[in-house]
Order: sequence, then C-alpha cells, then structure tokens
Amino acid sequence: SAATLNVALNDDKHDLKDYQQVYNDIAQKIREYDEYDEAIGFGPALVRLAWHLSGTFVGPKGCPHFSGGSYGGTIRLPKEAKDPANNALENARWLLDPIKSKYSWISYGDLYTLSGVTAIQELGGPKIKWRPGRKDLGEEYASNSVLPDASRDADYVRGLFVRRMGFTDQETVALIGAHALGSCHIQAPILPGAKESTGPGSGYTGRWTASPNFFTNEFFRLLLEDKWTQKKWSGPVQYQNSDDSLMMLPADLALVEDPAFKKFVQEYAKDQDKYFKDFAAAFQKLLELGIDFKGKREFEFKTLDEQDI
Ligand code: HIF
Repeated sequence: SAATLNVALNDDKHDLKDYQQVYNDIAQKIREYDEYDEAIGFGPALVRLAWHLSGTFVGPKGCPHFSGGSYGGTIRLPKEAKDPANNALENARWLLDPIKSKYSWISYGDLYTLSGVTAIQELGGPKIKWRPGRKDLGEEYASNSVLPDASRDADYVRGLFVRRMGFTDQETVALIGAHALGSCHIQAPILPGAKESTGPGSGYTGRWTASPNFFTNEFFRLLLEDKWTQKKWSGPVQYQNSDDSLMMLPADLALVEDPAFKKFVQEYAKDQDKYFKDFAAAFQKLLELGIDFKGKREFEFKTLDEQDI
C-alpha cells in the first residue's frame, strides 16, 4: 500500500558535500545550546519535529486521496503548526530558522527531516540513510488532527502505524524506542535568551530514560524491567516507575500489553545492534512516507566526531 505523492522531486543540484555542511551546522547548533530544556538540548525536539512532519501521512485505505507526509514541509504553516499535537515544536523550528536563511536552496521538508537524522546520529544513534528532493507546498496541503493520541491502547497504535502508515508491527515497536530521547512538557521549554515559555506542551511530564540525550535501547529494558504504576496527579493518565524518576505514556505501555508487540520489545531490550539496524530502516521509511524516491541517491552523513570537529 505504498502510496506516493503525485508530485515531482526537486532537481538536485546539490551533492553530499552540500548536505553534510547543512548537517554540520545543525549539529553545531545542538552542541551550542546544550543547556536547553534542563540540559537535554535540542536533539530530541528535532527528532520529534521530523517525525511530526512525516507522521501526518494518511495512506490510501479508506480515503481516495492520500495526504500528509514530509514532502511539503507543511508543519511550518499555521494550520499544522497550531495543531495541539505540535505544541512546543515552534522551539525546534526556531533553532533551524537561521540555517534555512543560510541555505535558502533547501526546502523545509528536506531541512526538517535532515535535522531529525542529524539529531539521532549526534546523540549516539545509528546512521540513517537520507534522500533530498522535497518541495515546499502551501496551506491546502497542511494537515491537522492526524497525529497520535498518547492516551490510547495497542489497537489504536497498530491502527495508526500499521494500517494507516503501512509499517509492520516490528517497525512500529522499533520506532517507538525513540522515546528513549527527550521528555514530556507541561509548558514548552524556555528558549535561549528568552524569559518565558512559548506556550503549552503536551500536558504530560517527565523523561522516559535517565539519559534523554543519548540514543539507546533503554526504553525497551525499562518497559520490561521497571514497575509501572499510574501517576497520582491532576494531569492526564500517565505511568511512573518504582521511584517516580521516569515516565511512560499509555501508548508506550501498549507495547508490553500486546503479545505481538511485546515479542519485539524483548528482542530489542536484549540486542542493541539489532535495534539500531531496525530503527534506522524504519526511521528512513517514516521520513519518506508518500514520496517516490525510487532510484534516487541515498546520502549517509558523518558525525561531527567522525570529522574531528
Ligand atoms: Fe513521541 N511524544 N509519540 N515519538 N516523541 C512526545 C515526545 C517525543 C507520542 C507522544 C509523545 C513517536 C511516537 C509517539 C519523540 C519521538 C517520537 C510527547 C511529549 C508525547 C505526548 C511532547 C512534549 O510534551 O513536549 C505518541 C502517542 C506516539 C505514538 C505511539 C515516534 C516513535 C517513538 C514516531 C518518535 O520518533 C521525541 C524524541 C520526543 C521528545 C521531544 C522533546 O522535546 O523532548
């Protein structure tokens, strides 16, 4: 069911060297603002930006015209930016604005997806193959109200990732391991140099792992090995571990409540190499939903460390 947008890719006059330069500038920004969000930095926010741009994909099933995906870079436009599911992502876009000005030839879709790849690699994750060619589209292509609801169960998660977006159970579990990164916010974190938050967050609170700026398979180990109970507070239903230092969303716990999902949680908790390999493939697929890249070059970027920067 691989529907693709019926629009052409940009003619590509830029090569690996050009995109590596953009990658390096994004990576330098992540380094520069490492105190942001209680010293987590911007990396997780960039991963979430790339995913929320791409995860609007609605496949052909049940609708004559599939829509969404990263192609049009539409998360920059008010209709999509103001979706409550995208709360706090204005901060991630703030970080990338100067890079967009410097490299005006890059589309928003390419820049935002590349920033997710950059963040995963710079935070110690696997290499993600990436392809350019997205073109900016206008508000008529923007999405709203199609991103996942964190309060739901395994059937809902499978409906969204498997039936709507075309992932397998295994790919779905691999993707959700990215919640090793970052945290949930009642209010968006305060931007560098600012005095006040830009607005509300998701309303959830806390981190999934003790190393939220390092990409690992910790999420899976914690799901299996810690004891998760409902948090007693006036906010939305969420779960806490035995010493209330870490959190899980209902949609995260769905992965151990469903036997078919749980099998992969167990596998990834034991085998970080397998997890990295499967995550890299699933994340590339996520960033390319709805776009026909057949035959196009795949780029793989060096981390700043690998370049001795
Ligand atoms: Fe998240 N996710 N996500 N997510 N997400 C949040 C934060 C991050 C869901 C809900 C939330 C994926 C799937 C799902 C990241 C990456 C990915 C937050 C908190 C919520 C509520 C936002 C805030 O308050 O700031 C749901 C319901 C998902 C489907 C099950 C992806 C697989 C895990 C696709 C994915 O890659 C990242 C990174 C963050 C942290 C952002 C931050 O600012 O720290």
